[in-house]
Amino acid sequence: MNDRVTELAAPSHLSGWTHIYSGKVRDLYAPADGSDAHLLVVASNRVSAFDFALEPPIPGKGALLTALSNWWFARIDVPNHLAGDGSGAPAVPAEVADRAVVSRRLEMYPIECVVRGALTGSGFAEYRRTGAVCGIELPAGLADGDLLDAPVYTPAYKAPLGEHDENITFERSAELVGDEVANALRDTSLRIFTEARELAAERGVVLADTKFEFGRDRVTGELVLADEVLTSDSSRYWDASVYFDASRSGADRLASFDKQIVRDWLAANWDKQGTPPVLPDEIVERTRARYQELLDRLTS
Ligand code: Q0Z
Repeated sequence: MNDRVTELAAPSHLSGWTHIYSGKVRDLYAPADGSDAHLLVVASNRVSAFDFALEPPIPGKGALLTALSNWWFARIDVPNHLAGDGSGAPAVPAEVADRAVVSRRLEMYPIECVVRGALTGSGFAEYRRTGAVCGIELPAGLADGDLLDAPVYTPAYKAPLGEHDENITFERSAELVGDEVANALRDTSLRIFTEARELAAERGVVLADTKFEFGRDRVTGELVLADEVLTSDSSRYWDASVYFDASRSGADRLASFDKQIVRDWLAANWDKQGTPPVLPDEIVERTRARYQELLDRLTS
């Protein structure tokens, strides 16, 4: 168990809801009346880098990412977990109105449905070791951040709280959830990614990779897109004008659209030992503006 999880700021008290779980940057609540039909997913203003939740929070971040996720949900032609108005679902509490959604509570599949349109991060690390990612052989000679000819589906097994997820083969995913669901997870993920990547490209943004999570509706059995979708916390977005700038070399192209300011400042001001330093106001404000810019570019 990752002891950093215990260092997180306490989530808010929300009347009518019981806090049940916190990730690094989001909090999950269940109805206080014990009903198990819904969940409240709250996006905090916390920002994480180098595996730490940092101080202070970024004002507006939770609302900007919630708006981005909701915008994508509305454009994706797949049933999603959002509980619509008039569905009999409880309301979002006023204190978190702009950064939370009420969702139907699903039986989640234990698979992170990762799609990569570029090879970087854990995918590049595995490729460098083995020449393949999740059992998919790739051409020799790819560099960190190179675009792939066709996006690849590289599932990961959702590790218990605090541990890192483990890349698995498609065949292993089928052992975990059955052939039919494994096929649906792959095909649906690739379809959503391909459409989203095209839209992002038209707006000067490279969608390098993303992670979807799906569940099963406990009544109808249908496959439902859950969690957050295509936010910069669940995806890598790069600025196309930076990525395709021929004068930039290697890793310089791969600046995270939103978090690079934080990463660069930490790299210059912290030896990566112990607790990271508190972010200065200027870094907080520039990071907030970057989240705003990503939302504006994609949605307007
Ligand atoms: C999502 C997560 C966290 C936010 C469980 N509709 C759903 N039904 C059942 N389970 C989930 C959902 Cl969204 C579910 N997560 C990930 C953790 C904050 C989301 F702390 N876990």
